[in-house]
Amino acid sequence: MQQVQRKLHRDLPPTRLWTYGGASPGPTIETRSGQGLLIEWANELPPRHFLPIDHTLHGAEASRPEVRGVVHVHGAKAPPESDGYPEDWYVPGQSRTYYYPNQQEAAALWYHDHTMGINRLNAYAGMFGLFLIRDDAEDALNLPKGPYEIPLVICDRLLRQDGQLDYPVSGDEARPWVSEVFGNVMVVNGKAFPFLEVEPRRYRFRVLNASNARFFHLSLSNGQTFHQIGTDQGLLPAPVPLERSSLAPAERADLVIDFAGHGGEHIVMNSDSFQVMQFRVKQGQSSASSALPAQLRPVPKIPESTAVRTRALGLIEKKTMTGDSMTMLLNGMPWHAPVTENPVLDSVEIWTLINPTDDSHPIHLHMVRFQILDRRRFEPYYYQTSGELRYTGPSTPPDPEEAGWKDTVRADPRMVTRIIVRFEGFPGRYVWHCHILEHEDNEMMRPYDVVAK
Ligand SMILES: [Cu+2]
Repeated sequence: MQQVQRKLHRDLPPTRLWTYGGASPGPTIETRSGQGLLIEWANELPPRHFLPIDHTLHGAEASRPEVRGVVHVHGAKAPPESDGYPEDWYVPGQSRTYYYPNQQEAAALWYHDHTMGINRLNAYAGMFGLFLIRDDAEDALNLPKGPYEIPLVICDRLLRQDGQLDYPVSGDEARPWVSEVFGNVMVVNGKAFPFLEVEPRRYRFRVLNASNARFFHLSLSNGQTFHQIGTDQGLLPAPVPLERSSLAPAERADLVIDFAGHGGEHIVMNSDSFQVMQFRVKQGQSSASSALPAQLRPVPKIPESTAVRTRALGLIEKKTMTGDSMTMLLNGMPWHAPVTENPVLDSVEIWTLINPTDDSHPIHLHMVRFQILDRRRFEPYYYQTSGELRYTGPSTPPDPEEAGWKDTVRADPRMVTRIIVRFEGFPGRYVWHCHILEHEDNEMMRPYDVVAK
């Protein structure tokens, strides 16, 4: 973990960033399924933070050191002592060595800071990177690789005129926390609105939404269709043709875009009204002959009948007298309340995420992968006053591009979202949380225990 000065754009002065290994995103770590990895994560940050700490947040009290770090590999089936528990932070001059067994299928994971109470600031400062696991089954599909497989780590940032990161604050000096941060500059692989020269052929893009709060809806300016072949925890059963790919914070999309027949074109990747990046397609004929496979890998559905327990978990937003959001809670409880979610190792549970708020909350469970069962509209007011669920519509299955192995799920506003999880891996204490980082830092995170059989 190091502070550096890096240019986000040719025409901007260098920007102060906090990084892993001197770059944001940090180095892409590549490993293979079943190949264990030891990483020493050394905190070499400066002694002062440069973004606005809110000392009223739990875990960020003024009595604690200002600069702290701890690394979590998002989507890793890692033992609890290597998972980057939010309270396992350490200060500059210290390091921790974590073990990643990688006993899991090929997927695009990512690593980022997870420090209690200041996670949103450390991540915003630039502390994240990709972690790719590969396996033989994926290799056999002959997907675009080498120079034709490109990571796209996308986030939004607010930049000042002097090129420095701006992190907004509330009007209250003693309580600077804001409920969400949205930037006006799209940054891809550490560059603001970059271009990429591509050949007129098929490319594989490993896309990560590394934003604090922004949801992306990626499309191409020429309206062309592309394919999503994978989601958070690896390949989908079959490629899904799309004109728009949606990504909540922390979600990943494995996209294949075919530029054949577009030689000489400049194609912009957009997200809503923002330009994200540009592809400059070289003239000529496609050099690639291999087709996209019709089948990728089986994703056997976990039968609902195997669930030993169903948990109803409300996502609750507490508001101030003036209607501003004050704090967010999972299952109505703050971080420090006793553990309430305690699944038994290898058992299957259904978690029913009840979201009466007006926000979509991307919910992430550490250590496990899961499947989305369905989403269903309900009456938020009736739920908040009676605690009872009254549905107002039919249940709808996940979108085809979500119907694979997930580790982060959109709990959409005024909807009940059900996921089914097998708690495979290790017994011990983990966390589950909202991946809007401003929410996570303000109580929208809970510990959970995987209990040994
Ligand atoms: Cu949230």
